[in-house]
Amino acid sequence: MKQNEKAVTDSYRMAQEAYGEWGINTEEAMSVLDSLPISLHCWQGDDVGGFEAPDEHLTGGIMVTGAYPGKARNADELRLDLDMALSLIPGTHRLNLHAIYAETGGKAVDRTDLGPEHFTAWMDWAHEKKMGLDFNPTLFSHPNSADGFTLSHPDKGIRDYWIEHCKASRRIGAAFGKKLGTPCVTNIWIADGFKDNPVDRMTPRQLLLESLDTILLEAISKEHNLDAVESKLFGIGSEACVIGSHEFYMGYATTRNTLLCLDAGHFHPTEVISNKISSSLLFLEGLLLHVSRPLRWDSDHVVIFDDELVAIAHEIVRSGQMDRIHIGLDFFDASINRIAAWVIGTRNTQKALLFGLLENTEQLVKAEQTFNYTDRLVLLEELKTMPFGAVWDYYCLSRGVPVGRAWLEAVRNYETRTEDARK
Ligand code: RNT
Ligand code: ZN
Repeated sequence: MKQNEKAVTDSYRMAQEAYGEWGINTEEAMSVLDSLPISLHCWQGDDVGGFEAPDEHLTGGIMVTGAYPGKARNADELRLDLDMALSLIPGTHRLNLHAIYAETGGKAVDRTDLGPEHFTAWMDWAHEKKMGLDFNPTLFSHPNSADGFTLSHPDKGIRDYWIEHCKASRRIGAAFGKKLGTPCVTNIWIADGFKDNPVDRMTPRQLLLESLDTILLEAISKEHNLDAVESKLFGIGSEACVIGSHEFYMGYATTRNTLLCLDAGHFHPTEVISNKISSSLLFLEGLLLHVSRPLRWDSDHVVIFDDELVAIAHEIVRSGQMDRIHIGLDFFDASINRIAAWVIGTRNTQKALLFGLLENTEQLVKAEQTFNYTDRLVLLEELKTMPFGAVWDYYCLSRGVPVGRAWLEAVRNYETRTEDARK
């Protein structure tokens, strides 16, 4: 055993004992963590560009800032970058694709005409790694979204275009699910909204409702595809009103039995999704989470190990409904190494889940239910300085990925290796 490995293992044994005294089983926590896949969003790898021909610039009220070199220029490069990131992340995960990441061999294919055949290489890649795939129709960065409206556009022709694209997307999702043996979550997010105060909020929402109902008409087995809808409070250029608001989709998902996507960056600045998980699960079949980090105007900063991330993880774990919560990431930062961004965000999400799993929930709940808030507070605070890092390090070691900051070196070496080719 290498010196470093011995130190990590020794620390872990001590941590295991310390947690054991609390009645917390570290081995069990790690094995539960193994069963929680995180869906990595492909779009962090190329600044939400995609590989569509002709190339469209990013619209939809989202923005990627920064000019860090080395961005993936095609799907092969993106897959190599993902391979690199995945080699530094413990466990088996999923990949979340957007429609603009189709591979059409340089041919222009209308988004309405996309099919599973344009994602063959992605499916083969995922299959080989025993990973599941998730999907998103792309309703931005396109001439038909230039008015800032898609599924709620006043023009039926434009709405129909996007309806067809969403229908095609569900079929692609079903093909993913069938091929990979795990249902694909196909998530619809649209940017539709008004920069300034609208007069008529009802009509576009009514149209969105009708469009979505038309999209969902085709029966697709939930064994292969699960539909999700994602709300947002505001975007750049839709500050006054977003058609697909939280109330809209909460109602939609509840009545249509779809998943609801809660994006951590899509609410009022002091509003948090951690407090929405339990209530939503009482009414919905399940949730899709877009784990992200809002910062002032931006909803998509790289996920760090902060209080809200831990709160989200606690809610996932304590809800006892982990099988109904699909965890995905959603952030984009072009000011730092893009692979490092994936690794930071994914490892932090896992770290937070592990932190959540390393508690004696029963004991805490007992204190709470007997109104013993003193004990509850003491226990929660003491848990924070338990040797959690030692368990996380051992988790990484035992799952064959670098411990601690050692992974950065791998990213740097990769950066140097690909530097010349990507100039
Ligand atoms: C945008 C939404 C959405 C996108 C992706 C690219 O605010 O969060 O999920 O980030 O579709
Ligand atoms: Zn999102």
